[in-house]
Amino acid sequence: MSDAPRTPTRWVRPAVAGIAAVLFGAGLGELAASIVGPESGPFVVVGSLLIDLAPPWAKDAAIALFGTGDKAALLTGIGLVVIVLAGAAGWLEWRRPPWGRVLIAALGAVGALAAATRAGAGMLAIVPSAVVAIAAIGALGVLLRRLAPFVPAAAGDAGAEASVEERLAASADPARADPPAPPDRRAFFAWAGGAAAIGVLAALGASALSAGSRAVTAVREAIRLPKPATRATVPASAELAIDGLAPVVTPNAEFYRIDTALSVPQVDPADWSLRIHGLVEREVTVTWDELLALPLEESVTTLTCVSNEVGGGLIGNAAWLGYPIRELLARAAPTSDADMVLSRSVDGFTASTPLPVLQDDRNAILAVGMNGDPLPVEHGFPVRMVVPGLYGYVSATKWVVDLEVTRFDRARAYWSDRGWSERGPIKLSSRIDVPRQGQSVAAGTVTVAGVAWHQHTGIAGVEVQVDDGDWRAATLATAISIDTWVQWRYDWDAAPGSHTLRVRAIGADGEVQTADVAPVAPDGATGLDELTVEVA
Ligand SMILES: Nc1nc2c(c(=O)[nH]1)N[C@H]1C(S)=C(S)[C@@H](COP(=O)(O)O)O[C@H]1N2
Ligand SMILES: [Mo]
Repeated sequence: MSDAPRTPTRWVRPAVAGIAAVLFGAGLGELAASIVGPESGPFVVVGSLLIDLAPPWAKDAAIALFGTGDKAALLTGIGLVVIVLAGAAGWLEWRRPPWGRVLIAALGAVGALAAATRAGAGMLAIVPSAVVAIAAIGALGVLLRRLAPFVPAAAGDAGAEASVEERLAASADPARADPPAPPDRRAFFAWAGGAAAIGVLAALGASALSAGSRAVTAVREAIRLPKPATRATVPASAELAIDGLAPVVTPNAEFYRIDTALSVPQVDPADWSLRIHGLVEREVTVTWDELLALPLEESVTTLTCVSNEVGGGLIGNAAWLGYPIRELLARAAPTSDADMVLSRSVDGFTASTPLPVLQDDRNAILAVGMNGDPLPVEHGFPVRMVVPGLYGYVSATKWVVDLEVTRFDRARAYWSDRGWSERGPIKLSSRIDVPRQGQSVAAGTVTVAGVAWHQHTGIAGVEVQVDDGDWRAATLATAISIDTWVQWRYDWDAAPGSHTLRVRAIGADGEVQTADVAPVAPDGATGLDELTVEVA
C-alpha cells in the first residue's frame, strides 16, 4: 500500500479494461456481422475454423461429451478463452505497450483469416473481425488513460514510449509542481462498465437484427409443398407404441442434428440451384421451381450418424419428400470412368457417395420435405440429400448446391480428409430403449423393447440375451421398408436380482450383429448394446 496509485491498478484494473474493451469491440463486431452476414461473425468463424481443424478424436469427444450441445459448448469455450486473452491484453498494454494492442490485433487477424477462408466468403467477410480489433484497441486506449493521467513528455522520463504505468508513476512524483489528480477508481469502473454494456447491447441488437432478417424462416413457413406423386405408407403395425421406446417415425423437433455449421446456412429457395457437373456428358442445373415441378416421391429412410455410439441416439427415421437423384444423374449422363459423386453444401461441407448407390433403384433423393413439412432449416432447407444405407457424413449433404461427378482417386470429402473412411455403409446394429440402464423393475413379465437397423439390407430378426443365457428371439414390429429401422419387443420373465440384458440383430442377408467392439472412427461403431436392471 506504500505505492498508492500503483497498487490497486497492478493488474486487476488493466485486465478489466482489456475485457471491457474486447466486449465493446466484440459487440460492435457482431453488429457488423448482422449487416455483412451472420456467417462472418467473429465467434462463428473462429468456431467454424476450429471445427474444420479438429482431428476426428476431437469431434468424437465433443459429441460424446456434449452430444448435440457440442456447438454451444464450443462457443462457450471460445468465449472463455477470449475473455482470458482480453484480460491479458489489458495487462500487457498497461505494462508493455504496444503488446496489448498487438495481441488484440492478432485476435482480429485470426478472425479475419478464418472469415476470409470460409466457403463462399465475400470481400466483406473480414469486416466484422476488423471492427472488433479496431473498436477494442480504441476502447482499451481510452480506458487505460482513465487509469493514468497523461503526463506530458516535458515532465521528464515519461516519453511517448513509456508505458502508461511509468507515466502514472511519474504523475505521482512528489517532486512535480502540479501533480495531476490521481485516477478516480469509480470513474474508471463506470467507463469500463459502460464500454462492456455497449458491447453487450450491440450484441443483443445484432441477434435481434439477424433474427429479424431470418427471412428464410418466413419463406419456409409460407411454402406449400406439392402433393407427392407417390406417398409413403407407414403401417400401423410398425409402431409398437411402448412407453420409452423411440417412435418409429421421429418427429422433426426430436430428430438428431449433426453438422459442422455453427451458423445454420440461410438459403432462400429463390436463390437456390443445384449444378451437376464433372465427369458428365452434359452439365445440368436445376432450380427450386424446376425441382418442385418434378413428380416428387415420398419415402421413409432412417438416417444414422457414423459417430453414433453403440446404444446412442444419433439416428432418426423420417418420411422424406424428394426427387430421385438417379433421374437427374441420368440427364447429366456420367462418363464410364466416374465412380463417385462429391456433393457440396453451400457452406463448403462435402460428402463422397459411390456413384452406383445414386444410380440404383433405392430412394436416394434430393429431399425438400421431412415428415410432411418443408425441411427444417437446420436439417438442410431448402434441399438436402437422403441416401438409404450410408452414414450421413458420406451421403446426407444438407443445403446441397453442387454435385460433382468424379472419382474416389481424384477428390476427397470433408471427413475423409480428417481420418474417416471415404465410404460409409451403415453397419448392422440394434439398441435397447426400455427398460433404461439401472432401472428397477418388478419381478414377473418385463417388456424389453428397442430398435434394430441395417438400412437397405433389412432386418430379419432380433435376439435378446439375459445374463449368460441363450439368445432368445424378440418379436419384430412390421418393418416400413428395408431402408428403415424396425422396432422390436421381448417379454422377459424377470426373476429377482441384478440382470444384464443384451441385444443383437440379424440382417436380412443372414449376418449376425457382431459383439466385437469397434470405436466410431473410422467407419462406425460395433458391439452389442447392453444394460443392467434391478429386479425386485
Ligand atoms: N452441409 C452439411 N451436411 C451434412 C453434414 C454437415 O456437417 N454439413 N453432416 C452430415 C452428417 S455427419 C450427418 S450424420 C447428417 C445428419 O443429418 P441431420 O442433422 O439432419 O440429422 O447430415 C450430414 N449432412
Ligand atoms: Mo454424422
